Amino acid sequence: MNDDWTIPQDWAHFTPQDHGVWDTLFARQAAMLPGRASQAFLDGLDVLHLSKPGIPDFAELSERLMALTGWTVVAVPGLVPDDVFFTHLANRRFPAGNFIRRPDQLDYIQEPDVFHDVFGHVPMLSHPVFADYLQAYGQGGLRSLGFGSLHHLARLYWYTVEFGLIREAEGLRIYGAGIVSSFGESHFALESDSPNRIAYGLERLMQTRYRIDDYQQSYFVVDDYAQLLRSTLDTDFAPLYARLKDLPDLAPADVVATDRVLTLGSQRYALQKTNQ
Ligand code: HBI
Ligand code: FE
Repeated sequence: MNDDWTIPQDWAHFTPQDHGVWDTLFARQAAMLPGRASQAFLDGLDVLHLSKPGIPDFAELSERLMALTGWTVVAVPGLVPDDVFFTHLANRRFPAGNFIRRPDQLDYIQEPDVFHDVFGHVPMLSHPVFADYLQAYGQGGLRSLGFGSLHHLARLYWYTVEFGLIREAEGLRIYGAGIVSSFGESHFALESDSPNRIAYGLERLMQTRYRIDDYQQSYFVVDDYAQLLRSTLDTDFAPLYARLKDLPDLAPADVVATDRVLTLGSQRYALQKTNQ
């Protein structure tokens, strides 16, 4: 392994079963995403030729992505330390897990695999504004470590890059990688009456805890990707982190008076789970 935790992808080590898992997951998501995923995501799948059968070859994928936005995809064994992760993003490299889930784990895995990382995250990196946003996030991540505020900044990643929704001309769409790579949550995030859908606000969202073990109880909705990039570039994070240290956390399902609520959730799904 290299100092930056990257490893060779060694595309040839994937078995026919591995490629079959990719194809199964790809077919299931691709069929559902028109009309649900953001146009930016769908365009990304297309220009990056991600519908080609099998796990993508990172060299070929990186060449296309580099030509579009200057990003590359690098292979890592799994989760990497925070500073390593942020350094990659700050240098426009997306680290992707170099393994794929087993056929009996199609719906849930604990660590991000190549399907989540490449199918979920990489299409959005073909969008120039989103590409700049993720780099800015990486740079902000490195600074957050100096403030001891990683847990606050991580919420920004979670509620945008992983679980973000966007309001497009035709309606609400998903762009978060955790949603677009999940069959169940792609339906839940858009169609269920259970979760809240709340207009994006940087400080509001950084106050809000999140769930890693189940569907989200609130989703945050942007008007466009420029809003994400602008809010990140225009915010002075040092005073923001200082304020957040004194503010109480909000629970995932909380709604506050200053929220612009697009959909007030019933929380039916989460309540049912707690009562089981
Ligand atoms: N490593 N491979 C990988 N993928 C991630 O998404 C990731 C990580 N290490 C740390 C990390 N994420 C967190 O720091 C951020 O999600 C905040
Ligand atoms: Fe992810």
